[in-house]
Amino acid sequence: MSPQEKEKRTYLGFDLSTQKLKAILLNSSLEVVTSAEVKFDSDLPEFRTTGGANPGPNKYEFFVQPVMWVKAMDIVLDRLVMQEADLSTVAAISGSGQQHGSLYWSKHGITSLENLDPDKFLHMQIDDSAFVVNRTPIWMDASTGKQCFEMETAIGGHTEMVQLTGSKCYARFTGPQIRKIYQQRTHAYEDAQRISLVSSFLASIFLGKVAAIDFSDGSGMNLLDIRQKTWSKACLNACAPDLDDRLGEPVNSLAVLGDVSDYFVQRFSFPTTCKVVACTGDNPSALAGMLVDKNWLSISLGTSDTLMMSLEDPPNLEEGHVLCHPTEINEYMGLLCFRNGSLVREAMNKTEANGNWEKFNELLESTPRGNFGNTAVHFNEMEIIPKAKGILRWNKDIVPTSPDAAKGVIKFSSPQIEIRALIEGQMLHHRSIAEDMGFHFGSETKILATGGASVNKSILQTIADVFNAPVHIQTDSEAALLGAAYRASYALYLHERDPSIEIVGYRDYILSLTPNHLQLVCEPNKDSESIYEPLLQRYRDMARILENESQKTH
Ligand code: ADP
Ligand code: XUL
Repeated sequence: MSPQEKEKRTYLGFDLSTQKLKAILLNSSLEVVTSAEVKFDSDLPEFRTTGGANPGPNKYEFFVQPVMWVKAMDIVLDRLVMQEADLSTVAAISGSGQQHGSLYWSKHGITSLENLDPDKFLHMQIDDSAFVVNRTPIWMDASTGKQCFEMETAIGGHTEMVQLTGSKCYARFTGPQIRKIYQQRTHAYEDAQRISLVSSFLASIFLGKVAAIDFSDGSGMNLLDIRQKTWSKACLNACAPDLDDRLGEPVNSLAVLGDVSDYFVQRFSFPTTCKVVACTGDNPSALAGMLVDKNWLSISLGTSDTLMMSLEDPPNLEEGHVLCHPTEINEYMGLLCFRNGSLVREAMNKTEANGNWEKFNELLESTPRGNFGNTAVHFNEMEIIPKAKGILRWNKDIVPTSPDAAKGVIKFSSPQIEIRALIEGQMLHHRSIAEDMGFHFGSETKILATGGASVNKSILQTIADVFNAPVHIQTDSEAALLGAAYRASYALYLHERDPSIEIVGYRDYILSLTPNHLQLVCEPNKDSESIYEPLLQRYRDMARILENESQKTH
């Protein structure tokens, strides 16, 4: 292929997230050519979703009718075409999907997928009858406590589960969800020819056959041995019979799965050579889209606070998730989710600053770093890591080993001390758990802040100081979507590469084509480490006390 032809190539990325399906077309320099989206609640009201999901008939159940996603694909492709996207230039496609959801293909569904008629919409062919379970359980579903217990017990306990799969059993994870279908709808399970994740379902549509599950999203199932990168026989047996046939072999997250199906060639003029690259989960895809290396810790300050990082070795943690890395074959990614994030900050803002973030920031900035030793843990809701609930405030006079330490301080003397104690306490918490997970803090460490509260410079400055690391934000927030298109481009490079030439790594390859969309916003103050190092140890001692107290009462 001539350099001119290569220059005309484009890459198509999709993100099938909870609330919408979005597509982005990048040119050969990885600049955005066009994008389109379909919002489930407003664009497809016939499915009656709220926030992209339907509550199930029983407590803690959430589902989606998979046909909604198929219909969304019909619409988003038409929207791209209406925007004059030239799909005949697409060299590779990949995608990102909300994690953990599972789709159960019927025999008829697979036949339809393999024989799509280009004169008809997708949703007229991949309809309700394509799935034996037409209510796909999604990540919001928390109804499988029983199945989690059964699976962990069957393989010898939750430590075993963590060692094998990187996470203990979580109700939203796919293994427990599959087991529930097997137990409650045995005939449907028996009729299911194949099972897809949301991400591999996305790839299946373009491939015209059921696509393999990738290692990274596969790590969110409690079924994949994350070290061997194969399905764990013990976990499969603990889940449901004959499951390996239904899952198919898992693949590298950068695998080229094949050429786009004829349907897309005929209907949308995709080239016959257009490659379909394995799709992955939205969190791994976001990590791929951020283009950060193992020195970076990404902190999402959304409803909950979420931390993501690259890890060289998978730690065995009681809580949190270790997934296979989406772009580095020998690495892992850590995913930590904390429940007490923005909502706790918001509550404090209401009580101490009349709900005004500017006032909140003025108060935060009016106190010195370290807050004279006044710190607090605010776990208003049961925290995920550690499993603890309650509020504990302390000052420099409290001795953690004294029997009274659990009482702490009742209230601090001013709103500004309260506010700084909260923010510093939250960040000391995040730092201590990230360290436990195996993230190494050092002079090279950098932070990437995303999510709603990342607009707040005063909070970001506190993060820079507590972590003793510069904080950056993203100028482009659609990391998971960009990650999908970037992976398509890089996977094609790997696929076409002359084996005698040394491989360029993912990040270097993408950054050689496009600049990183990151902006430095805060640097740590020089005295940060000397202030926060002792506070971090103290935080650990006091948090343990709260955890012990909490176990007594909850
Ligand atoms: P999610 O994607 O999890 O729904 P977002 O990433 O949109 O959430 O973040 C929403 C949160 O951002 C809100 O709960 C709010 O407390 C917080 N937020 C918005 N603006 C600010 C601000 N200026 N300072 C601190 N927090 C803020
Ligand atoms: C991750 C998780 C969610 C979903 C939806 O474990 O459950 O982040 O991936 O975004």
